[in-house]
This record gives sequence, C-alpha cells and structure tokens, in this order.
Amino acid sequence: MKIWIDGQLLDEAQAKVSVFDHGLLYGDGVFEGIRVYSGRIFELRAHLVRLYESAKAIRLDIPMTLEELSEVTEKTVNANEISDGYIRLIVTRGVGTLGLDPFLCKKPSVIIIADKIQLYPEEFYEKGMKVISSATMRIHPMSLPPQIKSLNYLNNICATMDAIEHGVQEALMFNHLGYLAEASGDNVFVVKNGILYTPPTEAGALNGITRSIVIELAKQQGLPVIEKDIARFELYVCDECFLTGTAAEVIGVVEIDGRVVGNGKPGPITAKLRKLFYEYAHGRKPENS
Ligand code: PXG
Repeated sequence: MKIWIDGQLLDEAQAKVSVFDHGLLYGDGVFEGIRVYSGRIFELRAHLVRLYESAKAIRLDIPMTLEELSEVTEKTVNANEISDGYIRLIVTRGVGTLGLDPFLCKKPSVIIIADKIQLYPEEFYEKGMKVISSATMRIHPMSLPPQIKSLNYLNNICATMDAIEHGVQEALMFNHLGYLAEASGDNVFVVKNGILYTPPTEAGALNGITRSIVIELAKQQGLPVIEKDIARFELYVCDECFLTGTAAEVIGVVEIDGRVVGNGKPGPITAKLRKLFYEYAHGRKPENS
C-alpha cells in the first residue's frame, strides 16, 4: 500500500510520523473519511470544503490549496488501484514540543490513506440495528463545535464503548439539554407520520455529507424534512429511525433502549432512501427526480 505523506507517496512501512506530532500528543488536527465508488471519489469537494473549514476553525493552515489536495487524493487512490474503498485524509498540527503551544509546530502534516473498507454485514441492513442512548453526553457545542471533524474522537469513542457494553451496534448521543445530537459516527433521522426529523447541527451533530444528500433525496420524493430538537420520547414512539454516514450509508434502526421501532424491521421510507442513496452513490440518477 502506498501512503501519501507530506508530498511523497511512500510504502506503508516508510510512512511514519514523529512522536512529537501534536496530532499524536494532543489530537490536534482534522480528518475526513471519504468513499470511492466504482473508481469515483464520492463527494470529494464537499469533504474537502468541510476539511478546510474544520482546519480554519482551529487555525490550522493546510499547506496546500484545496485543488492541490484534490489532485493528490486522486493520485493516491490511483496508486493503490482502489475502485471501491475508503480514503482517510488527515492533517495534523505537525511536529512541536511537549507543550500545548500549536504555534511552535512549524508545518502541518498531510497524510492520505486509501484502503479497502470494512462495511457492516449485509444482515444489519436487512434486519436493522439495535441502539442505546449513550451515558456519554455529546461535547457541548459551544465548547468544541462538533462541526469540527477533529482528530480527537474520545467523546465518540466513549459512546462506542457504551454501545459495545450493551451488546448493540451503535450509541445515540444526547447534548447538554438532553436532546439528540447524533450517533457515535453517524447522523440520525426519525420518521413520524411521513415526516423526517433530524437534529440541527447546533444540537451537536456533524454536518454530515450523507445527511445532506439524504435530505435532498427525501425532498425530491416530496417527503418533508424538518431539522429540530428531538427528545428521547420522540425516538421511542417514532415510526422509523435510520442512521446516515460515509461508512454506514443509510441503515435502519429497529430498537432503541429496548423499545421496538415500528414493526421491528427497517421501515419503507428508510428502505426507499437507502435505495436512492445507493443509486446516487453509484452514479445512477434517482427515480422521480
Ligand atoms: N457524525 C460523526 C461524529 C461522524 O464522525 C458522521 C456523523 C457522518 O458524516 P458523513 O459526512 O460521513 O456522512 C460522521 C462521519 C468510522 C468513521 O470509522 C466514521 C465517520 C468518519 C470516518 C470514520 O466509523 N463518520
């Protein structure tokens, strides 16, 4: 495997970062996870825009333009002959000292890994996933805005552990007000009486690329989508619930904290949006658009 690291495509064994990199020492940096479908990098521009915005918010100057980064991302995918896979784009603060001061880090590091993707088993899509409410509160949006896709995922990792401890596949995270924010690595939608609801980013959700596409696809189908605060009760009594994310795409939720969602199977709107998303991602035009 060839890894892009600071201007060079290196063999995996040679692709190394310093122990003084603040990405390692403090989680100081930003990243993106991007899919490759049938040889096409999916929504590369949207991911790069989000990466540059995350970087700007933490005063991290990515040492190349968006166009240059776009080109080397393509180059890395081609060098590894990936036609269906996953790209991890990482920008760290770079090498500094054993102190917090990021201004002592002279040059951010840019790393691109293009690899195969570990997908959820097909069974999860057919039968749906079980989730729990995590005891780990989503980080306060006025503290570290969850719109920044930073290298520090401890908040989400703690929620992931909560899910595993409970023997379920995902954990829902709630904000300081008790409203739904998102899942540990996915956005959340609920359906009630034919209307889709999803938390606004201010509630502590990442501005998911999959989320935006699903909102657009739903609207094209004439399905109303409302961004609003969602309380636990609304989750417990919804008709359908699904998660969206780069890795998961669109996946149904069939149980929340032991309460069965709908009839216990992924619902029809979830199935429709999953199909439309698949067609969109694979370059086919969605129906009725
Ligand atoms: N919320 C969070 C906290 C995320 O990390 C999403 C929502 C969905 O956003 P996109 O843009 O992907 O639709 C994410 C992204 C992983 C993994 O290994 C997960 C993400 C990114 C990279 C890796 O589980 N989720």
